[in-house]
Amino acid sequence: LTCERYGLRRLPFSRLSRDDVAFFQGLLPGRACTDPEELQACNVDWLRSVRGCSELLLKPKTAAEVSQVLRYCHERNLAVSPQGGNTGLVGGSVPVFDEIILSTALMNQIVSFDPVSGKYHRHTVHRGGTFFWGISLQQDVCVPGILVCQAGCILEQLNEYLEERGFIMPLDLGAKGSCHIGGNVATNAGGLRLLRYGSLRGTVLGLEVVLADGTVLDCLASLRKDNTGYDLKQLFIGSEGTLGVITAISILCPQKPKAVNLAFLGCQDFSRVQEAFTTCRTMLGEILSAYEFMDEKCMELVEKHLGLSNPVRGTRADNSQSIHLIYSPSLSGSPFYVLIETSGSNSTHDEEKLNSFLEQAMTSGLVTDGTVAVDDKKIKARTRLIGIPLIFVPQTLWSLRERITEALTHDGCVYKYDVSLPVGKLYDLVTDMRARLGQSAKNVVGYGHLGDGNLHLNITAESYSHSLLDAIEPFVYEWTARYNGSISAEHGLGFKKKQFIQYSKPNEAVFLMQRFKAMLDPKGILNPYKTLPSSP
Ligand code: FAD
Ligand code: 2HG
Ligand code: ZN
Repeated sequence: LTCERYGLRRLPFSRLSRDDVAFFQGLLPGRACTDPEELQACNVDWLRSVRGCSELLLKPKTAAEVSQVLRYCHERNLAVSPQGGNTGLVGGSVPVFDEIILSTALMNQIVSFDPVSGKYHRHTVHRGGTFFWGISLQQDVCVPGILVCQAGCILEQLNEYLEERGFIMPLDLGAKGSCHIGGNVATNAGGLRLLRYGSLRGTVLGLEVVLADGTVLDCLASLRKDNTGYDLKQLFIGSEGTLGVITAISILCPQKPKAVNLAFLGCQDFSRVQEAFTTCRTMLGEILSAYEFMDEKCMELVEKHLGLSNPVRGTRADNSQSIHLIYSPSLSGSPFYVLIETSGSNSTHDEEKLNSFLEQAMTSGLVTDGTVAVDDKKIKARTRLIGIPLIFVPQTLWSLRERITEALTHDGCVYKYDVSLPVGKLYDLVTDMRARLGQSAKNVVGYGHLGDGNLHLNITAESYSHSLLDAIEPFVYEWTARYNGSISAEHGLGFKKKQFIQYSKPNEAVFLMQRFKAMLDPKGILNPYKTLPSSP
């Protein structure tokens, strides 16, 4: 279906033979799967919008095994689709035809954690049935630690491992329970902490990558400074499995903030959402760690499909976990909501700053409703935040924002767009799209990482319709290009967006990318049909 829709033809790769399967079963005993049931899950993407028909799933455990797999595939001209947690949103992680799926699921070992300074000792911890060693922190330090791990470690498990040692991962996203750090690096995932800790292009210190011909490229340095030649790892960050298979990562991990506050606020229009951002950036400064926004349609969807409660409307939140008071007795909700997080090292100082911001935002009318979340355990030690109701479980508020993607999948067929735009233009795209589509769409919603100038525009309909797609595309890309935006802010191009790269990159850049691809993967066996258009 996918191929019909996109008018694609299978490239002339070899077909998998019995001898090939026997070779892989010998190389990876018990880890070269041909079971149709297991393959079914790996052949379809998270959104269930792209489906391949691979007949072989390989699960190597080491870079040496990946190297042997790719060397063989290179010689035999067999195409390969690298797969991490399969949570990608642009159809990049599943085969288009019969490509072999190369999964990092069993490459899940932490190699080392170095808190950089402070006393530490080696010890053994248990994660998901495997033992590995790590280092635990004995005293406070003010510098980031350095984690070295295999590509298949699950983001949330890495974060838990680090939190036990007083550190955190520099990125966080709604898919954290499933996505792999290798997949995060391969897509250069942004997420909810980018505003504070920057992109993976800055926090990844080194990579180990296996190239298409099986060469192992060991650039797994853990140095903060290294200007010896070209920074090759950058080529693989965001390359979506088309240039090499990432097998290990060295990454900077910030200290776990001692004080975290969360405010969930209602705004009457988008200009107030923007102004509140400018104000809080000035007033909160270095402690601002997230500024996310969502429109009222998003709120309706998480309420309707996931049963979550709007904490700033006259309905009660989960009584067992929170007290819920209404700052402003609004029963209708707000047109927009913002989620502001502060992370710092001094709770009194941070609360004072947040209080001043809230006071200013409320008295000037930037914000009309609001609630603040604080960690249950710390509540006794805290002063109550100024005149604003408290919710005790920060995750309750984060869920409202993090689970919008999930809520959308329950609303029907989803058309998903992820654009970067000047903040002032961000919501105009949603308004224009709503007007353009009228009744032909079920819902047109806008949310995203406002602090990063990143809008997630999602359109739902009862079922897939080619005419609706034609009404959306290329309009959405032309609109974005008109304001010099990016047609993929953080999800990548994968299978679904590759033919639109020209809206954000000049021909010369696309041509150079194609030359890099041809140099590193001359037979084009790595994730074919993805990321780059096939001809200049
Ligand atoms: P996969 O989906 O398995 O693969 C993604 C791409 O990377 C594919 O092209 C694949 O071939 C390639 N790849 C995977 N592993 C490797 C490897 N080891 N070496 C080479 N190539 C590899 N994305 C964001 O940027 N920000 C968000 O806030 C965000 N939130 C999300 C929330 C939800 C609920 C969901 C479902 C997705 C979200 N995403 C987000 C998208 C997705 O989670 C990210 O793109 C994530 O980084 C993908 O990781 P993964 O391990 O699932 O990779
Ligand atoms: C998020 O920020 C993700 O929640 C997913 O990037 C966005 O589903 C989307 O459109
Ligand atoms: Zn996002």
